[in-house]
Parts: sequence; C-alpha cells; structure tokens
Amino acid sequence: MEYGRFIVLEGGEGAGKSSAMKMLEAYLPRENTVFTREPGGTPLAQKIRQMLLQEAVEGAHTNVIEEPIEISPLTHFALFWAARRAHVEEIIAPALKAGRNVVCDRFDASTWAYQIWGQEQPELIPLFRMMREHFVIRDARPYLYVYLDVEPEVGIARTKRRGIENEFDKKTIEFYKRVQRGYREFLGSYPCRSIDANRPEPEVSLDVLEVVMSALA
Ligand code: Z5A
Repeated sequence: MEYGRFIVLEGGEGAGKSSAMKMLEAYLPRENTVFTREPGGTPLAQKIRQMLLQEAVEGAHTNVIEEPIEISPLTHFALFWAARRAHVEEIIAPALKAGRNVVCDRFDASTWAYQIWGQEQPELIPLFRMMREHFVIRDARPYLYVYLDVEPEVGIARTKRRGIENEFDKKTIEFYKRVQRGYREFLGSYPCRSIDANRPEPEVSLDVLEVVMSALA
C-alpha cells in the first residue's frame, strides 16, 4: 500500500492555525485524513501538554490554585520530544503506513522556533538534529510544511483579544520575533509553502485549504 502524506501547519502566536484546521476538517475527506496537533494527540502526550503549557484543565473540579512550575529550557525541549515520540508511534506513523493522510497543527519546526530560537538555546541544535533524523522523523517525514507567517505584533493582539493564556502566551514580543526568525530559517531548508497570515481570517484559511488540497491531490 502507498504511504499517506504528512502535512504540518506551523506559525507563531495567533497566526490562525486553529482556524485553518477547522476549515481543513470541514473540507477534507475524514475517511482518509487524520487531524491532530502538538503537543498532544495521545493520552500521554496530552498529559505532557498540560505540564508544559500549564493550562487550566477543562472540567477539573478543584478549588486548589496551583503555583506555576518553573521548567528549564532543556526540560522543555526533552518533554516536547517525548510527547512527539508518543504521537508519532501511536498516531502519525500507523496512519501514514495505512495510506491515510495526516494533517498536524505544529510539529518539529515549533521546537526549532520556540526552544532553540525563542528560548535561545543554540547548543541544543546537534541534539535537535539527532532527534529529528534518528528518533522521530524516520517514521514520520513531513511531506509539506505550511507556514502561516504572521507579524508578532499582529498575532499577539489577536490572542490578547481572545483572552485565554498559557505559559507561552506570557512571553515578550522579542521572544516572538526570535520565533519568527527561527521558523524562517528552519523552513528554508524543507518543503514549505509560506502564507501571509496578516490578512483577514477567511483569506488565510482559504489559502491554507488550497495549498493542502493541492499537496494531497
Ligand atoms: N510549543 C513549543 O514551544 N514547542 C513545540 O515543539 C511545540 C509547541 C509543538 C502550544 O500552544 C504552545 O506550545 C505554543 C508553542 C509551544 N505556544 N504558543 N504561542 P497552543 O496549542 O495552545 O496554541 P497555539 O498553537 O500557539 O495556538 P494559538 O496561539 O491560538 O495560535 P493559532 O492556532 O495559530 O491561532 P488561532 O487559534 O487560529 O487564532 C487565535 C485568535 O486569533 C482567535 O481568536 C482567532 O479568531 C483570531 N484570528 C486568527 N486568525 C485571524 C485573522 N487572520 N484575523 C483576525 N483574527 C484572527
């Protein structure tokens, strides 16, 4: 059987990936497409997500206010890869092998952009390459990255209007400018379609739909 194709949506804060994912889910055939996201996608990866983002847990019945946990950049890096390995092993690789296409909201380019550039950890580059080539990507090589390129000021203004915060939403504009530089550098080396995400939501989502449909045709 022919392998499915693996499409990854990437972008900084408020780029519109979730909105584009909704449009893709509405228009792509569900029987041969898996929609997923990182960090998350499996029960283990979802637990790691909660630790990493320190988001409010939906449906939690507790009045205990927990102090945010300090997580070092190296621990962040390791936890994102641990969650990714579970995701690849349990969801992405089996789907591709069965001939289904996979569309994922964030993948390894996020680790490059946020941990190496955003958190300024260039010494992790050799470890990143090793994880990418030998540990994860050998089973789940992205066919195409679709990068929603938004100016940090524009993206942050959007998420502030939305009002929900996780640990990454509290970062500075300089952090997101580094993230943008990191994305542009990383995606220059891999198959990528870049979309101007500073435009109105329907235009951005429609462009993503068009690019993804032609990649899967
Ligand atoms: N992270 C990491 O550090 N390392 C890794 O390896 C991985 C992830 C995999 C995941 O957070 C965080 O984990 C992320 C990076 C880090 N942190 N940040 N930032 P998440 O999954 O909770 O969130 P996200 O992926 O970043 O989602 P986001 O900030 O919401 O971005 P988005 O999905 O691209 O945006 P959206 O939800 O579609 O839109 C945000 C709001 O803007 C919403 O109210 C929309 O209605 C509005 N919007 C969207 N597009 C437009 C346009 N074009 N015009 C006007 N308004 C718009």
